[in-house]
Amino acid sequence: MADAVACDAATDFDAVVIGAGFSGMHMLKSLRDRLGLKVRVYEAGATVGGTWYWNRYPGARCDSDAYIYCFTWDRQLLQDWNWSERYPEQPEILRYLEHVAKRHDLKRDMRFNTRVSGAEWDEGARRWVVHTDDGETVTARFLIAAVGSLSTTNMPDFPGLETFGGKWYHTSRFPHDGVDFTGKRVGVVGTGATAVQAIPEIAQQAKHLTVFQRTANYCVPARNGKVDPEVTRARKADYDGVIRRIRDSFFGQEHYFIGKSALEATPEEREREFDRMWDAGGFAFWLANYQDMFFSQEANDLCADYIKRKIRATVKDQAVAERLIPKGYAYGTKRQPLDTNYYETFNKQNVLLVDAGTDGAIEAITPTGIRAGGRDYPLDIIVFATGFDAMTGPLKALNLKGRDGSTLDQQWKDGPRSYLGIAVAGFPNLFTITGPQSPSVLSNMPVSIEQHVEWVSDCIEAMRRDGKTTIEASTEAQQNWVAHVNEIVNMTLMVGANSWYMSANIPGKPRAFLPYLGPAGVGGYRKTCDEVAAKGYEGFELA
Ligand code: NA7
Repeated sequence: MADAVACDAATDFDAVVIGAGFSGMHMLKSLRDRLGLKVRVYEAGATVGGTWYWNRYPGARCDSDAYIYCFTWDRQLLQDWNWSERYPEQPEILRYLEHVAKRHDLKRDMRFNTRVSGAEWDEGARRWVVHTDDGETVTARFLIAAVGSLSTTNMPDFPGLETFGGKWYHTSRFPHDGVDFTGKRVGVVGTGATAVQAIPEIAQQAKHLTVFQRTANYCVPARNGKVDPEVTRARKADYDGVIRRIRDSFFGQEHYFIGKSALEATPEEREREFDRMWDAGGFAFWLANYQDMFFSQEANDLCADYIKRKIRATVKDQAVAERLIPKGYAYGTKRQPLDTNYYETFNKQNVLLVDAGTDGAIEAITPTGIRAGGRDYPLDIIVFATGFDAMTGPLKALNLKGRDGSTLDQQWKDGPRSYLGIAVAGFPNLFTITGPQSPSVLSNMPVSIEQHVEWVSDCIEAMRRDGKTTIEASTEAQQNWVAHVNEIVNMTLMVGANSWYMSANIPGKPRAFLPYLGPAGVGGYRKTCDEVAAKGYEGFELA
């Protein structure tokens, strides 16, 4: 349960922030303690944490190195906090966020177990009117959606689910007291980044595990473990440098492309580089590879072939290895899962892979398990690791009504439309932290979150200084941004994959690229946003 929270009975605020994850916590800190604003945060969970509150499945851990997967605005805490390993597990990250909340007294302005059920812009009062599911209505000059990019669960509509006699769970809503898989026949549906973390853990406990794979993924080793104390000391001594580098970088990580084409390198040189990245673990193979990997199919094939060889060398049964080898899309165009013994898990006697392509797709959930390809797989527990309605899902769920009463659902019926991923035309004084068409999920999230939070805070501060009460993206600026986002991604191989980046995981969701893959990554995007501000918020209408 949350600490006792002493939100006062006020009903009018300078800003309402929705969500108390990394974004909402930082947003509150910045608006309240830097600008002195009156802020209320609403959070559906029982405490802070967002993603790290909800995602408690076995093996849940961050995929970015912890020394940069944290707040950089608390410089003292960067020195004082010690992560136990390279990629800490969910409970440790949640402990960290709880510690930050306590250290900065954030909870006194947060209302937990409360979901924002709707909000509408009141043009006369120039304020947002915000409603919650416990019947409260408050008003605020600014509305800030800090709802996360991957927080609306995708639970596919499998026929027969209601007839299942065992227990079933979605990874993003896992029971807080855990699930005991001992002696059970377990099915995992999905093989995305979540499942790749969970499967080896569940396989260790369960009597038998059946993995239902729709699309094979290219997995690379995480190489989690203790970080050499000397490395940690050096990073702590150079945090200013670290922060500068990740802010200027492409992906918010200390990873840099190899500045040549994969096709220019000799086979020996290429193999050496691939080995180096593979051994480094983490996102190195994905984000520090040859610079044409995301553009040239030929270059990409060389990277993909290396991983395919690794899969064949790791998985003993070659028929299973072939099923685990991705087909039909380019390497790196779906979210990179980091694995710890993922491929090795398929060598275990108690693990069975059911591949939609070769064995048949899931047809139904039955009272006793899952039917796929005409065969019944008996199960006691089903774990759905089927992902999220990414990026647009959490914002649409807020039921926002803009200036003319229109909703994001209506505005985005053909795909997301935003200006800089931070504002939407027709929705004055609404800011979307790591919203669609910003780098967000293609970066180390805390870096992108901090950039947005700082930009929004500066913007509100400037408005206050200049006596402005409303800011709204112009339709023209928004059109140009949408065109720019799509023009860039159309030059890459990303558009060829049926990924959640491309909105392809949700039936009926218009096919559109959700984040922003800028030509200079998060560093370039930061510059663009700063230039917009420096030109008096170019592309926005202020009144
Ligand atoms: P993902 O990456 O969306 O993975 C979901 C998995 O579930 C993926 O393998 C899907 O197959 C599979 N899936 C989804 N719907 C179905 C249906 N209807 N039938 C069978 N299989 C299905 O979600 P994750 O939670 O793993 O990761 C999300 C992000 O969280 C991750 O990228 C990190 O940023 C953190 P598909 O590949 O779509 O064929």
